Amino acid sequence: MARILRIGGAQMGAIQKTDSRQVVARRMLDLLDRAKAQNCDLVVYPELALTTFFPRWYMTDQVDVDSWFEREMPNAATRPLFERAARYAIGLTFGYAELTSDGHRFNTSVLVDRDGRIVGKYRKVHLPGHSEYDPQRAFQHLEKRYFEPGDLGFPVWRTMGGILGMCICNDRRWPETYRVMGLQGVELITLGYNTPSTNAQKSDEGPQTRLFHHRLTLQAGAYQNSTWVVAVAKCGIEDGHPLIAGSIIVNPDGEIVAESQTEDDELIVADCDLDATVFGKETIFDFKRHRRVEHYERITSQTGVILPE
Ligand code: CDV
Repeated sequence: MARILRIGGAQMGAIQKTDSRQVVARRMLDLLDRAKAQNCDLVVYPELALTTFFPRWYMTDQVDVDSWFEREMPNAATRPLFERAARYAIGLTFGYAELTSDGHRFNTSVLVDRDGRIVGKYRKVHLPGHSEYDPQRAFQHLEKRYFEPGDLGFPVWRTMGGILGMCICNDRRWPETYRVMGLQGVELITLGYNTPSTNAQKSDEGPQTRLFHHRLTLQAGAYQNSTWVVAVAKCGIEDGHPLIAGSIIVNPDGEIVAESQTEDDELIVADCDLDATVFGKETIFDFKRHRRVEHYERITSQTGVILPE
């Protein structure tokens, strides 16, 4: 019997600084209702889904910073989402800023099974941007100021009949992200993103180029690891700052099978046959037969470029 997961990619339009968690959670519930109406098995929400993309703001007061973080999950704002999803028997994944009980801050996503239990947690490994105010940039991107790099690696989980993994936004640009999960047999990778429509350091890099890089990396990651990839945007204009949309679901051949059409709250749906990952994993990307790890040592021993003599 085919293992088909009907995925709902719950793209979210802009969230303004003044929007409360409760207001945002109501939008997420509305998207969940739409997913239920379309018989989805799993709903994927964006990175930092509960708030505006706050790392664009330079803050020096830790109380201000911490107001964007969640100390527990689920919490008062998100519990209705967990409860309704469990009632519908729909799995969830979404991102949020996590403040741990021992004072660590991560850009995190959770995977919630169809009973409403958190079965997986991922903390963003590749943090883009900078840690101090940078007057040279058209706008700030202070993820390195507010978050520590994730400390959980790239785990995968057996849940909902398949092998699922997560990453977050900038992680999608790094082939290592997919390969580490590919080496654990991942069949479906979910990720959320907040990608500014222009490059803060290169004024002629606009939304078309950004969408091209976005699709390029997701399609390559899916194909080269024979896995489904579901990428979901927070998009639109947040507090005057535009973010790309372009939420997509990519099959294990690297083809886009669903794509958003708006820059607003929108559900994209695709039936993802997890068995469609098998052919690639057993042939051209049969890692056990074809990988030559004796030549890959630099990948883990070296971070930056070492030029030849
Ligand atoms: N939230 C992100 O990680 N955004 C980055 C931007 C800064 C390029 C991204 O890779 O989309």
